[in-house]
Amino acid sequence: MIRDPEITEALLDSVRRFVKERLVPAEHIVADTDEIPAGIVADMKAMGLFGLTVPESYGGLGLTMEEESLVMFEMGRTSPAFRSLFGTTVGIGSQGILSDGTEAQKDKYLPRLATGELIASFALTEPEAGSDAASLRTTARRVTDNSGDHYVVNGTKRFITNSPQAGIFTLMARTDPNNKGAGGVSAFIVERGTPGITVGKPDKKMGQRGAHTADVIFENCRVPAENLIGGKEGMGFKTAMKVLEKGRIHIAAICVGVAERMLADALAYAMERKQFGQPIAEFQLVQAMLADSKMEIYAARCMVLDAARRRDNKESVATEASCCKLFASEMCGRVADRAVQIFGGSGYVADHGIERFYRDVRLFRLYEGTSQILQLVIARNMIKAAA
Ligand code: COS
Repeated sequence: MIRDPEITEALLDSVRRFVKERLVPAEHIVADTDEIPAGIVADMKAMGLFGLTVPESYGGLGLTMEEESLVMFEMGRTSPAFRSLFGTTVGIGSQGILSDGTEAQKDKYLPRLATGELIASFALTEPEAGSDAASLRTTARRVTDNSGDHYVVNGTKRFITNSPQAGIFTLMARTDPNNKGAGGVSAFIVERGTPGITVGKPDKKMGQRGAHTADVIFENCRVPAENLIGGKEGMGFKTAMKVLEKGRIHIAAICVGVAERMLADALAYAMERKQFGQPIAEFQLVQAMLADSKMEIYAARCMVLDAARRRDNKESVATEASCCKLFASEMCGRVADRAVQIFGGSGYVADHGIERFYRDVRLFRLYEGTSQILQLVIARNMIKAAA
């Protein structure tokens, strides 16, 4: 749903210019230093990027899913690490508070998330609980003593995006030790400064330099009971699934944007690079790679917009969100591969940046649900609907 086409176009135009003028020229700096320059982070805050999805009543822009997807198409046209910094906050980091938090929790945290003062991380994955998220082992034991009503949290979370920068964590932990499945899990808002939290060394990753992941270790970390999301135990897994459902459309939109960027770079190269006396874009085998990429990007773009509009219309989109992320992330991988192929030997060396995108986009097929988990979700939903 687009609420006001003029306002949306103005926002898209400013994001487009920001990407072209500020982010694209800084891509190599981020790749070399593994950091996003502070000036760019400040500009992102000033543009309201950290508050894209936070309702206007809490100081954000309150974008609909369709509007958010359009912004992500634009943001995708540069290194994914830029998106990761604010995208995790507006996405999986804060959506649990938005969807299931109490009014007091929303009042306390959303305004500070919207300005970028607080970065939010989503802490679900563990060393032994990746795709099988419901088997998580981190515990939260309720304790009431002289210092108040608390949960004592113990456990290790793994690959937590933005944890080195995070101000708060949306943490999933088991509150019912007798229920080893999804129903024993609760979601919490945990402030970074709480004693008992250690963030490990940033992981050395294949790509997406500038976006940091690390282990987060909780040792007898006392979280105030008022930080239980929604004030109700046993709802944490459902909160996580709802958050991921929306996140999967968001990631699919980013995949479309990055694929468009890689294809634009490959096309420009193919039109300029001459072999056998003519631009390689004139050769039909190169044209086939260009055309297949264009077709698949168009399909993914249509899927994202359809799922986003359905979600805005309050339809259930568990299946569509998984279809989008599965198709768009796999498509993005194929486009990356063809783009390197079109660049030939130049695609394998760092100068043109295309090998960096090739490594960066590999993550899309892994996080927020691997392609195989998404296949399972889609098929299970089909069987449930038909039964
Ligand atoms: N919205 C709301 N509730 C949902 C939901 C959704 N999209 N998906 C599942 N649920 C609910 C189910 O309805 C079920 O509740 P009931 O028991 O009341 O019916 C509960 O959550 C458990 O669901 P399910 O039985 O499907 O859980 P499973 O353990 O079988 O596994 C998968 C579910 C595998 C789909 C889930 O663990 C998953 O998505 N794994 C991937 C995790 C992931 O994406 N990790 C990335 C981390 S972030 S980078």
